[in-house]
Amino acid sequence: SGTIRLVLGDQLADTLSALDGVDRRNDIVLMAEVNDEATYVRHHKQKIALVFAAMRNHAARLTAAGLRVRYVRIDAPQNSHSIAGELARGLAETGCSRIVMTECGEWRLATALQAFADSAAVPVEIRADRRFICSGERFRDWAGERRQLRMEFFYREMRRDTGLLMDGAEPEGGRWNFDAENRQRLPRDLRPPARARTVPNATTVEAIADVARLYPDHFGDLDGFGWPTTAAEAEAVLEDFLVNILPDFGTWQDAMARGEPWMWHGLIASSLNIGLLDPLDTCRRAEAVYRAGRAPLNAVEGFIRQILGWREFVRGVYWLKMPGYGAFNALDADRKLPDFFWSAETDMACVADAVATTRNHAYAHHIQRLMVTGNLAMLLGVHPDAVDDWYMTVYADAYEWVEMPNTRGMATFADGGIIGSKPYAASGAYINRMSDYCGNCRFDVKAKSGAAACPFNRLYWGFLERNRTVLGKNVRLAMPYRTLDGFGAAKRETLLDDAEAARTMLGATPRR
Ligand code: FAD
Ligand code: DLZ
Ligand code: SF4
Repeated sequence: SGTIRLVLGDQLADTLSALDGVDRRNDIVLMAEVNDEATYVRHHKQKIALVFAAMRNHAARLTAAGLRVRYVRIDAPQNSHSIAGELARGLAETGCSRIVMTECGEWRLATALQAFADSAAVPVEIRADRRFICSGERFRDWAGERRQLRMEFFYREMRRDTGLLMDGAEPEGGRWNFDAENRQRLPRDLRPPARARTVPNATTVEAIADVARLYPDHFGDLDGFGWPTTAAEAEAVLEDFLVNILPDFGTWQDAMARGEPWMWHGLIASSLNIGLLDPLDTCRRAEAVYRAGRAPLNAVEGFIRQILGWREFVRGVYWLKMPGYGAFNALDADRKLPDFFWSAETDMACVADAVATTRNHAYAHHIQRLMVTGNLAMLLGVHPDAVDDWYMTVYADAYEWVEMPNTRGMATFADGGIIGSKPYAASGAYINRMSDYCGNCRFDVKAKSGAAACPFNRLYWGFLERNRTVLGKNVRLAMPYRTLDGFGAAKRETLLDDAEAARTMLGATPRR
C-alpha cells in the first residue's frame, strides 16, 4: 500500500522533499485547507485567499503531472480542521501505511506534527526543507563557534558557500557590502515607477469569495488583491522586478513616500515563503542581471543580501532559539498595542499611511515595518506578544520563522541583542529625512516635547532613560546616552514624564 505525502500551504514547490521518490500509482498527496491554520491568528483576508488559491492551483498542477491528490477543501463536510486530524482521516480512508512530510516552518505546527508522528500507528518520516539555502545543521555549526551571531559574518559564509557574487576567493568588487552607496533619501520630484500587479485568476477569484464568506471578521480588505498564486505568476513579478526595478533597488531601499506602497521593492516575499519562487534561484537570477551589465553591483549585492543573508539568518536563529525565543522580553515591555494599528485612525501621518497600506494590500515595505510601526511599538513599550500578533496577522508574507526574529529581534530588541547589536530606535528626524510624511502631518517634527510635538520625538529620550539598565552599557548607544547625561537630572525627569504622557495620549496603556 502507498504513502501519504503531506504538502502544507507554504510548501507549494515542485521540488519539495516530501515528494522525492513519489510512487504515482500508489501514493497520495494530501493537501488540506483547515480552520486551525486559517485562524491561529486572525490572518489578513488576503493572506488566507492567497494560500487557499495557491494550494488549489498547485494541487491542479500536481494532478496534471499524474499524481493522485487528496484535496480537502475548507468547506468539505468531514473536514476535521487540523492538519493532524486530516492526516489521521487520510490514513483511515486511504489505507496508506506510511506518511512522508517536509519539516514545517513554524514551531507551533512542527510540535503538533511531531506529537502526531510519535503516537501514529504508521511510520512518519519528516524530511529537511531543501528550499532554504542554509540547512539547519549548517547554521548550528556556524553558530556553535560564536559568542555573538551577526548576519554580516553569516552572509559572507553564504557567499562563499554558494559562490554568489564572488571573484575567486574575494567578494565581487572587493567589498562584501555596498550600503555606503545605498539608502539615499528620495528627491521631491522623483516618484517610484508604476508596478503591474497580478490580475486574479479564476481560482484566486473563487478563493477570495470563500474568504469573504468564511472569515468576514478578519483584518484587511480583499479588494485590490494582487498577489501571484501560481509559480508562473510569481515568475512574472520577479522578471518585472529584475528588468525594471532592481537597478535602483539599493539607492532607494530605505526611502518612504506618502501613498507609495511599493517603492523599489521586489514584492516577492509572499511567493518565496509559500514556495512559488526559489530563494537560491532568485539570487542567481539577480546575479545574472549584474553580470550582464544591466544593474549595478550596489543594487544587486544589496538585494542578494536580503535573501541570502537576512532571510536565511533569521530562519537559522528562529530554529536555534525556539521555543525560548517566543518568550523574550528584554525591555520588560508591558503596554497595549494602540487601536490605530488596526484602524489607521491616527494623526501621525507616517503611521496612518503604513497601516492603511497594510490593510489595503497585506503589505508594507521593510522601512515602514522597521522604522515606523516597529520603531513606534518599541518606543511605546508594547508587549512583544501583542507586537508579534499584529505582524503575524497583517502581512501576506507572515510566517513565524521570519516574522518573529524581525519583530522581537530586529524591530523591538525584545531578544536583548541576538539578531542585532542595538535597537533601531529613532526619533522623528529619521522619518523626516527618509520620507515626505512630516510636511503633511499634524505633529511638528522639529518640536521635542509637548502635545504638538512629533510623538517619536517625545518618546525617544524617555525610551532610553526608561531602559537605562539594559541599554546604558551598549557601546553602540554611547553617543545618545552621553547626550542624555548632558541634559541633567531635572530635564531627564521632564523627558520621562513627557514620554509617559505621549504613551497615554496614543493609547499605549498598561496591559493589566
Ligand atoms: P524586498 O525589500 O524586495 O526584499 C527582497 C526579499 O528579501 C524579501 O522578499 C525577503 O524574502 C527578503 N528579506 C528582506 N529583508 C528581510 C528580513 N529582514 N528578514 C528576512 N527576509 C528579508 N518578511 C517576511 O517574509 N515575513 C514576515 O512576516 C516579515 N515580518 C517582518 C516584521 C518586521 C518588524 C520587519 C522589520 C521585517 C519583516 N519582514 C518579514 C522582512 C521584510 O520587511 C519583508 O521580507 C519585505 O518587506 C517583503 O517585501 P519584498 O518582497 O518587497 O522585499
Ligand atoms: C497560512 C496557512 C493558511 C492560512 N491555511 C493553511 C491551510 O489551510 N492548510 C495548510 O496546509 N496550510 C495553511 N497555511 C500555511 C500553514 O499555516 C504553514 O504551513 C504553517 O504555519 C507552517 O509554516
Ligand atoms: Fe511621523 Fe512625526 Fe513626521 Fe508626523 S511628524 S509624519 S508622526 S515622524
